[in-house]
This record gives sequence, structure tokens and C-alpha cells, in this order.
Amino acid sequence: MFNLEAYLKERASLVEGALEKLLPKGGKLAESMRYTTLGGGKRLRAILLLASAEYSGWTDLDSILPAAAALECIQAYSLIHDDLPCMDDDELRRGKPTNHLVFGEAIALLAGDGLLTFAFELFSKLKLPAGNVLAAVRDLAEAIGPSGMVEGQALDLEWTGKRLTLEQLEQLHLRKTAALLCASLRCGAHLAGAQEADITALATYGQKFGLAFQIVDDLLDEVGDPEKLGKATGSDARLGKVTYPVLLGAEKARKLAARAIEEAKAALEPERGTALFGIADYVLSRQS
Ligand code: GRG
Repeated sequence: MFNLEAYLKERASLVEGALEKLLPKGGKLAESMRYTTLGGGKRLRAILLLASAEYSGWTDLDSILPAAAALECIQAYSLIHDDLPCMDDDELRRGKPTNHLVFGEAIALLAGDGLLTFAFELFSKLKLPAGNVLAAVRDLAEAIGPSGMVEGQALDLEWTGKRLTLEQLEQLHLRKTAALLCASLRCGAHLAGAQEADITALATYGQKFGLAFQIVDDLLDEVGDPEKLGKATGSDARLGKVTYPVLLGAEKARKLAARAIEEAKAALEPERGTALFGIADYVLSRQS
């Protein structure tokens, strides 16, 4: 029987070990990069990359582990920048004071820049067919750049305090949150040299998964346990952000997330998708 809890734990520790080894050491900048990246986080994006490659038939996890670690560098960069006073101005992340409170704003900004750049260095050094790596890098750059995650963040700032439609909210979160999650699946598939049909199926899973993930994130910001989340709750309301529960009410928002998860799973072949099915269900019940 597949044990999801043991699987997530084992994969997270594999990724943590790779990050520990790969991240730069020595000096204030490296210390700041390591502070946020190591010792916290669910490692979901890395785990999704590995699971997507396995779904596509890849078995040599060691060869793609640096790419999984790279996604966690990008995740850490986005969290460091998101927490800055000029963005969401948060004080707690992954159960610790935010990066800028420990290292100062200038170093925190540079740690984010360093992590983003380092992620692409890790991809460029993969010992895999160049065409597969290039396809992964192209999808990743598109997903997190000016028409992906960074644009999502810009829309978030622009639309804070405004009335939004459900379509606008989805447009925002497809970029801000779902794009990197979806790219994690696309990267895993590309690195494994997957067929086009599998890449499309995994990308559909990623997009639906990403939306469900954000809806649950919104719900947790309203009713979650700050201790388990490792960050303060209520920040959406404090900042005047429109969220799924604000627009729909908690009940309908939960149903929308559950529907997105069903759609995510429906894109995959069940006999190959045990891990990805388990991760999808986990997202609905997560507490952190
Ligand atoms: C260039 C200034 C500048 C910004 C870059 C910061 C940024 C763009 C985008 C922010 C993206 C962001 C923070 C999206 C929110 C996504 C989200 C819900 C993150 C939390 O993910 P979890 O719960 O966190 O997986 P862990 O800690 O488990 O990794």
C-alpha cells in the first residue's frame, strides 16, 4: 500500500539533502540564501518534479535531483521577495523571522536574486540530453517571468484593495501560484523525455492543482493555525486582498478546490499516477 506521509517525508529529506550540498557556503549572502531555503517548507514543487518524471517513466532520481532543488531555490526567492516591506511586509515565514528582518532588506533582496540565478545554473549543469534540459528551462523561465509568476505578483499589488471578479482572481493565481507548480510538472516531464501527450496531461494536472492549492491557501489564511503554518494568518484581510473565500464564501471555495483536484486527477492515468493522486488529495486536507 502506498504510504503518502512516508513518501512525502522521504522525498522532502532527499531534496533537503541536495540543497544542503548544492547551495553556496560562506559569507553573508550565502548565509541569507541558506537561511530561508534550508530547514523548512513542504518541498512540494521539488516533489512534483520528481513525481512527474517518474510518471513519465524516469527512474534515475539522482540525475534530476539538482533540478528539483533548483525549484526550491526559486520558491525560496519568491517567498523572500514576497515578504519584503515593499511587498506583503511579513515578519514570519517557515516558523522563523523573515529574511529581511535577519539580514536586512538589501541582503534579502540580493539573496532572492542569487537564488533565482543559481536555480538556472543548477539546470544548466544537469548531465542530461541538452534538448530535454532546454525544454525544461524554457518552460520554467516562461512560468516564473514577466508573463508568469512575476506578472502575477504585479497584478496582486495592482489589484489589492479593488473589487475583483472570479475570472480576475483566477487570472491572478494562475500566474502567481499555479505557474510555478505547473512548471514543476512540465520540467519533470521534459527532463524525462516524455511524450507530448504526457506533458499535456501533467500540465493540466499542474494547473488545476495550482488553483486548488491557492484556494486552500486562502482558506488557511482565514482559519488556519499560525503555529502549523509557520506564518501569521489574516494577512489577506489585513492587506485588503480579495480571496476565494471572500468572493464565494468558505463552503463554495472548498467545493471549487475539490472540483479542481478531481479535474487534476482526471487528466492522468491512475495506474501510473499513484503518487500524484496522493499529493493532489493531500493538498485539500493540508494544514501547513
Ligand atoms: C521580483 C520582487 C519580485 C517578486 C517576484 C515574489 C514574487 C515575484 C512572487 C510571489 C509569489 C508567491 C509568494 C506566491 C504565493 C504562492 C504560495 C501560496 C506560496 C506558499 O507555498 P508553500 O505553502 O510554501 O508551498 P512552502 O514553505 O511549503 O514552500
